[in-house]
Amino acid sequence: MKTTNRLVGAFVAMSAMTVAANAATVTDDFSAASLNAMWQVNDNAGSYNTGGGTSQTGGYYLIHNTFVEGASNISTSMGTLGAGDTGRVDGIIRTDQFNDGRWSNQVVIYFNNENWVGLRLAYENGATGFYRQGAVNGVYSALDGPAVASGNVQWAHNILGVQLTPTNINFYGSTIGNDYTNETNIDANVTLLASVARPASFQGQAYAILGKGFAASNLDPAYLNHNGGATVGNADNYISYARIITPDPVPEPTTLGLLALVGLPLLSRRGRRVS
Ligand SMILES: [Ca+2]
Repeated sequence: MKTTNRLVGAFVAMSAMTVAANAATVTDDFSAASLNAMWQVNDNAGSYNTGGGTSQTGGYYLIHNTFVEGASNISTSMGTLGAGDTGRVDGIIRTDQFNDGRWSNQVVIYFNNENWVGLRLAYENGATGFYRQGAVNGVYSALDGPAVASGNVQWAHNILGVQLTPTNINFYGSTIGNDYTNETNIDANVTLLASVARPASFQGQAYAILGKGFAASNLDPAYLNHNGGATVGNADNYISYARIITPDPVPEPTTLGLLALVGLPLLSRRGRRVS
């Protein structure tokens, strides 16, 4: 009995450390017949021109015929991120839309409408390239711009990423001018483009968001699903690949016994891939 207890105790300690020390990676190449159930769709009827909407076909998620200030995106949970926890979201995305400004297609790490950071595809008057934006405690200018890479991003799939380290927000991107429609190797095709200090408010329940959206001053609805109201410029946006890296949730003390029983299956499920 003593031996058994020691073994269980050792296994609990090992499991907790492994879970805390390793990240879970989830990828989606959007090749399935319909959007995977891990995603929540955030949009509103006012975002689309006649015939507009979303679909998944040909290896991408299509946001069809959206107005320039229409919100339409997908989100999924990254779990609870502590102040020292890392997290990263990368996407391979394309815009055919001109002048959608802050609503342009982007990849985001989101806590709430007052605290989020994204890297977006800008194709508008005077701004073409990868631009960062976001809010810190509701201050929307806090993370906006400048461009972290410049060039015409229209019509091609580009790779964009945002990463939280314990101290910084890192922005990653591919080479503007190349097309990455069917790429699945993020790390081989991006470089670190910029890094800024991580705000203290960037902790708690986090979500990955890909697609169009912005949180305006009225702060609702959630998930950047605010319709800016400019019913012009309908065009298409694409999401062709997503990668989310997030730490496994740190077990509550009361669940440590359960973890000992289910620890091995949990560990073997690391690195989920959906299609
Ligand atoms: Ca794809």
